Amino acid sequence: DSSSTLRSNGDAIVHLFQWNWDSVAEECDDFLGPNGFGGVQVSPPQEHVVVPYAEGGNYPWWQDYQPVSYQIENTRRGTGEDFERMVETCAENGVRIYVDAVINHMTGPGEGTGSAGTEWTQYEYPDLFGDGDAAYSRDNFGPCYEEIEDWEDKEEVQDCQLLGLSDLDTGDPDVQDQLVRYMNELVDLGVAGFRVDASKHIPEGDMGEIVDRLNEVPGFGGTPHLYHEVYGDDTIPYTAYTPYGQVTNFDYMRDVAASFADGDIVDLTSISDHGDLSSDEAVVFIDNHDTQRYEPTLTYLDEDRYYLATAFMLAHPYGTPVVMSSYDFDGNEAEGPPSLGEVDGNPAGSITEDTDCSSADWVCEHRDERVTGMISFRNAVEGTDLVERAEQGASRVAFDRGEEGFAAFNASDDEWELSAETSLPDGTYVNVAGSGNVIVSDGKIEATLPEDGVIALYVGGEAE
Ligand code: LAG
Ligand code: CA
Repeated sequence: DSSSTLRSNGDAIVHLFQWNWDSVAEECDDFLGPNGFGGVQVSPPQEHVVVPYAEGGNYPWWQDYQPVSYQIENTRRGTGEDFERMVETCAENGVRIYVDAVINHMTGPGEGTGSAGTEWTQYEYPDLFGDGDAAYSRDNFGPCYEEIEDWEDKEEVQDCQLLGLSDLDTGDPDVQDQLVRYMNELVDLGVAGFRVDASKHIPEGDMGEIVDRLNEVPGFGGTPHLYHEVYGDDTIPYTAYTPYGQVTNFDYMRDVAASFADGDIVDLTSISDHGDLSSDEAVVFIDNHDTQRYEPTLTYLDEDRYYLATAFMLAHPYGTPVVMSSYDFDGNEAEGPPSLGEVDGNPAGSITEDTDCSSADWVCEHRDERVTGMISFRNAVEGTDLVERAEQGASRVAFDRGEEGFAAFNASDDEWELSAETSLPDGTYVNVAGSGNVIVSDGKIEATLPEDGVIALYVGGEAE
């Protein structure tokens, strides 16, 4: 039965980076469902290489981005059964699972044993589904077989090797069959969408052929919701991939993160087309697992200012937001997630521990009250327009969302004595992203925002 029987929460997604399947399931039950999160982006579920030690990291997190097969059976995050249970539990809570689909490439050079025990050498992956009847060999790769050098040459960017990773010939019908089988196996389990890794490196035509063959999502219904990882540039713009889903808007990330870092935010309210993408086409974020390591502008390490920027992203109607949820990597880019270490007889090498948001090892940005409060704000004001209501200097701005919500942001190191008109009905509201109540009287708000403070009020969130 493919009729939609499940209701999903709002549109906001949280990337529970490197969380194991059991921990994601528990988070859907305890926290994400009750707080109105709409989706979780999980780390790649397919069999991956096992790298005990590289670039100063123990079992680096990036193992996951080197597939050895499409078995979901054994990653460092759990078994196939754990994965299935997670998808079900999250769906029951209205939370969609988004799989990070690594479909442009397989491993780098060398040889080894994958996390589910598959022996591989570069270009030879013998047992893609653990049933012995599908394999990749050298002919399924290329046609370039060399690392990308000229990033202004579109053909090279799409046919040569990203970071030396064996580049699949995604135009090959056999390769397309395997990728579609992998993705449909996930969809049939209830996975509702994909963050497609390295989309820009897959020729658009090939992407279209793959995406066209995806099944309907059981439960939630409809075709899977896709967002493509594209670093748009002049050679390959974001819009090359918008026919096949949404795209990750790195221009938004750069502009908004930098504007908040500089305390220069008043022009951000009018965002409507960062990177030439409409709101419906864009997935937006303040940081992601790559940028927080390789080009950090604002991350959890920036504390209040980071959460202020995240609150703004959630309050503003542009794009589909993804909130990052990290573990502490202590400046070591390659460091893997907190782990139980090696488990005898388990080829995955290192098993990820259950997440504990109260330990300093896991940051859990999504549990910050400003983030959680803004998720409920966002869901309450869905579909309303933004009308700016106040501005002061470069760093302070406030707006209404229709007659349903009001939000104010102070990206400065001093208090802000805010005075603004609002369409919010008169009453006393809880500030869901700060502390205390705020009164609306005669269509006006007078309030004090602390440094880096937020006010967010909405109809339905009145004080008792
Ligand atoms: C992505 N999006 O397009 C991911 O967001 C990004 O995290 C992935 O890189 C990349 N594309 C490939 O899927 C990550 C690490 C890389 C790592 C790669 C493969 O950021 O550092 O490369 O995953 O595991 C590693 C080494 C490289 C080496 C390569 C091949 O760090 O030095 O060349 O493996 O052996
Ligand atoms: Ca490619």
